[in-house]
Parts: sequence; structure tokens; C-alpha cells
Amino acid sequence: MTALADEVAAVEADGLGRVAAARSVAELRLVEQELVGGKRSALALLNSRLGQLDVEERKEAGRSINAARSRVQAAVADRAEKLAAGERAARIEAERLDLTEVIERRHATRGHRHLVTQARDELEDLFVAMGYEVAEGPEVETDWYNFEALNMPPAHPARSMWDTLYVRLGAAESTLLRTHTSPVQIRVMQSQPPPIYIVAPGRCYRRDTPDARHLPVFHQIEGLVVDRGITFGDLAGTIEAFTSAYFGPNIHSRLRPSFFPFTEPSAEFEVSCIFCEGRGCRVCSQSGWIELGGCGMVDPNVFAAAGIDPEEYSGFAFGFGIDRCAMMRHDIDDIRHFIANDIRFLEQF
Ligand code: 2U9
Repeated sequence: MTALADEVAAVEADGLGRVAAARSVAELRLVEQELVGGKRSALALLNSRLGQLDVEERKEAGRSINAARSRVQAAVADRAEKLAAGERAARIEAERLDLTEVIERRHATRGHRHLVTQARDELEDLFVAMGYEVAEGPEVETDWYNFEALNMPPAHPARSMWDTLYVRLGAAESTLLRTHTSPVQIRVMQSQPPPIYIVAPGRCYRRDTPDARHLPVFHQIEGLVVDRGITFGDLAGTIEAFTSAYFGPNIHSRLRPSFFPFTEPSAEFEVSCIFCEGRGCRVCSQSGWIELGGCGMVDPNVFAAAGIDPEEYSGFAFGFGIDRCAMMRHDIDDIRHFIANDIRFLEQF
């Protein structure tokens, strides 16, 4: 054995000991670098001295360096695998959630209703206080309830106002995910005579690409009043009452002409900008007003479809987004926060 071969054996023995002693993958990589890493590694330095030996010694020492390098690399690979498995197990353990764990009461934090549910409950309460009842209905609907009964016969151009998600059931495009909660009101009118004072809150679906203001699943609340002698003035007064009850006494409403197939006349309603209270700011594009929903007097064709005599009764309807109400009140800039399930967002409300 040459002196160099002795040194190789010593570097290998010391190296294997350090590989075995490495406590983490990061530490192991440092040891690996020092032993077999690059030109300045221990074995590379020994290799660079081969030129000082005569031919036979050089061959033997070269072989021992290569063999030592192989053994060190094999030991590194083996140790790396074990350390990585251990680190992974530790990480999984640290992230473990024991859903059956019983937490002592004094340390327990309580969950709470989602902000959208809170807004929905509050809006329901507000209308119940005005004498309305809450009505619910199916989210999977037929074309007739979602469109035709609402004065939109097949191929009516106004249908393109809603990008519809269809369900593969029955005849093509006969079954769908409701695009608004209006079918609920049709069902209520079919099942009970006037007077009707109801709100229909719930999930609605549209074939929209998600962005800061749209989600394919969103929440809407619609109101319907059917009674003798109901006028547009009753509608305007109801919108105003809701606006100041929900957003505050300094917040008012206004109506501007619009079009919906199911109401005539129809209007959009705006509420004073809650950020500047109507003075004009960036959020409301200096107008002092923010558009919230739509409304109008129920079209006689809709009454006819639902079996109510339009000569005897009149009524109004309105609709707006629950998500949008909550976003306005809490200054939330992106509707997608509601479904991201980030606990840091949810805990704020
Ligand atoms: C029946 C008759 C009439 C409900 C109405 C609107 C106007 C409206 C949208 C505003 C924004 C919903 O959240 S939104 O996408 N709604 O503009 N909704 S009138 O009219 C009805 C409903 C049912 C039987």
C-alpha cells in the first residue's frame, strides 16, 4: 500500500462516519460536498496527487480512490433516503389534524357562520321584520320554471342575459341549474293564493369564468309581493327601507329605468356609495352611487303563467346579490375570497 492509499482509506473511514452521523438532509449535502463534491473535495484532492506516483502505484491508488468514491456515494444515497423519509414523517406529524381530538374548553376557539351565511341571515331577518316570509326551492330546475314561466319562451333573446349550466337529464337543455331564485316565486304563486310577501334567498349558478366580481356559484335574494293595489311606489319604498336598514341610516336608494323580461316597468336600483356616503370617490367612480340589483312590477304574462289573475292582483319583485352586499359592507375587493377557505380571511368576520 502506498502512503496515498492509506490516506484514501482514512478519508473514506472518516467520511463514512460523518455520513452516518448527519442529522438532516441539508447537513448530509454539506458532508457530501466536502467528500466527493467538486475539485476541492477530499477525494478530488487525493486524486490530483496521482501524478506524483509511478505507473503501477498510480493504477492501484486510482482504483482505491474510485472504489472509495463509489462507497461514499452509495452511503450518501442510502442515508439521504432514510433522512428524507424521517423528515417527511416529521412534517406530516407536525401538520396532522386530529379531528377527533377533544380540546379543553378554555383553549377552544369556536367556529362561526360563513360571512355570506351571516349576510343571508341578516337580510332574511330584515325582510321578516317587514312582514315577509322566507321561501326556498330546488337548485336543479326545469327550463319552464327558470325561463318560460318568467316570460322567456324558447329561443327568447333575453335568455342570453344568463349563461346557463345544463344538467344531462331528460330532453336536451330541459333541466338546468337555476340562474336566479325566481323559479321559487313561481312555485309559491302556484301553491298559494295572494297576498304573497316572500323573499327567496339561495345559491344560483351561471357559466361564468371566475374573476374578482363573478363566480359560477353565487348567492341571490329575490323578493316578491303580490296583493291588491300594489304600486311602483310600494316597490320604491321597500327598496329604500331595505337599503337604510342594511347599510345604515345615511344610505339611500334610487331607481333608473332598465329592462327585464319578467317585470314591466323594470328598474335597476342603486344605493348611495357606502364609502363616501354619496359625496363621490374612487369606488363609485365619483358618481356617489353603486348599482346593487334590479326590480320592477311583475309582468302580466308571468302572473298568467303562475295562475294569478293580473286584472285582480298586481305586484313587484326585486333581486340582488348577497355576496355583493357582504363585499360592499366589509370592503372586500374579490368575491373569490369567499370560497378560498383561507382561515385568515374567514376569521375576520
Ligand atoms: C317573479 C317575477 C319577477 C326578480 C327580479 C331582478 C329584477 C334583477 C338581478 C340583479 C343582480 C339578480 O344578483 S343579480 O344577478 N336581479 O335584476 N330580479 S326583477 O323578478 C321576478 C322574480 C320572480 C315571479
